[in-house]
Parts: sequence; C-alpha cells; structure tokens
Amino acid sequence: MSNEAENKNHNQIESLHKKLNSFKDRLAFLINDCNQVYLTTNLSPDYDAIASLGAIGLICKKFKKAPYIIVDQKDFDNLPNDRADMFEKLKEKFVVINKEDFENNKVENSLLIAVDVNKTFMTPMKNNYKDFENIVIIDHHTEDENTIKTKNKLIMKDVSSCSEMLFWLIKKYKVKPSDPIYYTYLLTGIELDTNEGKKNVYPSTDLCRSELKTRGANDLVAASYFSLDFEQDRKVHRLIDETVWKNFRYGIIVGNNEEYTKEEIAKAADYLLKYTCEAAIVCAKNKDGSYDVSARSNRGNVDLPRLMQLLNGGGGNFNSASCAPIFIDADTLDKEKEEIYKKLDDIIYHRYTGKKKRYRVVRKKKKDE
Ligand SMILES: [Mn+2]
Repeated sequence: MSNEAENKNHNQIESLHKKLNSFKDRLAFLINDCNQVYLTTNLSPDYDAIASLGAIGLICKKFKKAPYIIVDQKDFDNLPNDRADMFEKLKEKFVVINKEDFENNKVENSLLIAVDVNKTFMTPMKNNYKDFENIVIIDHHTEDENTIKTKNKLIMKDVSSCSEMLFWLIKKYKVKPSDPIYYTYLLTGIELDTNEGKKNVYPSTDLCRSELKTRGANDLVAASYFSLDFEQDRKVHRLIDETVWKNFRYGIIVGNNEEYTKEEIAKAADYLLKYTCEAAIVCAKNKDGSYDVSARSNRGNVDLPRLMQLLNGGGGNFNSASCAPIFIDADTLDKEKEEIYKKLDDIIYHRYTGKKKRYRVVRKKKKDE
C-alpha cells in the first residue's frame, strides 16, 4: 500500500474514533441520569437496525439500566420470520413494548435512544418525542428538515452502518456480551448495509468485521441471512421484467398487478444497478393500492433526493432515496403506468422544476454515438 493510501486509511479510522470518543461520555451521562431508557428504530427494522438495538441495549445494561424497546405493534406482527427470530433473541434480555404500553406507563425524566434512523416520521414514536426529557440519535443516514430535534446526536457519514458504530461503542464501554449472537447480529447488520462487502466499506469496516469474528461472530450464520427465498426472488424478478429504459440512462419500473412490500421494491431497484445506468426508479403497488417508490443510483450524477422530493415529497441521499406513496386514480394498469411515466418524464427532463433549483440537463444519446 502506498504511503498516501495508508494515510487516508489512518485518517478515516482516527476521525471515526475521535467522534465516538467525544460522544461516549455524554451518552453515558444521559443513560445514568434518566429514570428510564427507551430504545427505538425505524419501522420494519432491518438487520442493521435490530443488531443496533441489541448492542445499545447491552450498553444500557452495562450502566445498570433495563431499557424498553418500543415497537409499533402492527409493524412488529408483520415482520418477516428471520427478523422476528432476531427480535425473539433480544426478548431474552430486553422488554419489548408497544406504543400503547408506553402511553399508559409514562415515566418522568426518560431518555429515548433512536438507532439507525433520524427522521421523526420513520419511528413508531411519530408524535411522542415531547414525552422524553432527552433524545439521543445514533445513525448513519443524512439529516434533513425531518430529523428529530435534539442536541444529542451521533450521525456519521464515513461509516458502513449503525452496527459498525455500535460495535466501536460497545468496545469503548468494555461491554462483553455473554452470548456471541450479538456479535453475529452486528456482523449481519454490516453485511446488509455493505451489500456483503461490495459497497460502503471503509478501512474501519474491515477492522470491525475482523474484530467481530475474533470475538465470536459466526460469519456462516451471518451469511445465511442473505440466502434468497425462491418465491420472493421470482416475484422481485417479475417486477424487474417491467423495466423500461428512458433516455438510455434511467431504468424505470412501474409495477404489474402484484402487491409488493417496500423491501421487495428496494430489491428490484438495487438489482437494476447491475446494469449500466444513471439511476433506477421503481414504483410498485403496496397493500393499500398506492405506489411505493424506491430510487437508486451509484455514479453520483443524479440528485435523487431532489428528484424524489419533486415526485411526491421524499428524500434520502445520492445513492438511495424514496418518496411518499403515490395514489393514481386511473381505470387500467396501463393508464396508471402512463401517468407515472409522465410524472417522471416531467421531472427527469426538467419541464417541472418545483421551485428555483433546476436539474442539470442530461444530454440525449443518439443511437449511433
Ligand atoms: Mn443502516
């Protein structure tokens, strides 16, 4: 490795630890100082979110606090089996409560810790943030105007996942879980957010993965979380088969007549990035009959958050963004598709620019170019 590359690696690791160190005493103080800790994460939590809940829970226990994990009951009941199983494991150590339990048993001077999420509308808490004396956010997603208002946030950009952040934190607090499954979960969270080591891998991430394995994380178990369910994978591929290429650069899918989950829509969008393109935008019907939207890009040329904002009020980052469900009132699927293509066309080709900021015009490629 060249000296320059070595320095770069060193800098990333150093700045990560600097940030964590300057946050850890504050977090310890807040946990110690409150009467009750509540933990939460985004709705339909993924492996990174659940692993992070487990790790932050262990940190609370280290400070002799028994935290409650708050979930949305309906969301929780609908978790896919693999993630429900992960939660079962957490239930051996932590109490999981729903919003109603929380409402009926409010405790004064309580602390909310949100992991792997920072937007007000994405957690089960929705409008209950004022019930907490203090709120802590530990996350790796971009902030915007919907970010939960608090002074106590550790939001990092140059890191693979929330699981990685939590691994470094539990190490700093000298938390030693008796059950290595917590390490396996953290490794699973990292594998998910790095697409099994193919993106978002930083020098600290490599270190983190190897330290997790040394401490007993089982990489075979972690890998087993990524084997595909045949039926679901075929269903996602039926959606991918609907792809239309606009301007040679935008892979756009407007769904078929099947009903899709957000996760399946995201999988189709991720898959489209395997093809040469600027962006992938996938719209498919959810169980309410509206279209959920997932957008992806990997070259950094498309302002996805802005595009999603214009489409139907959304956000995210340049790699991954989404917007609110779109309801289209048309008689046939073909007409619904037409309407969505038109909306997207208007945005992509800049005829509709919302307020001031205009899109950079993407030059149309000729066939013989
Ligand atoms: Mn994450």
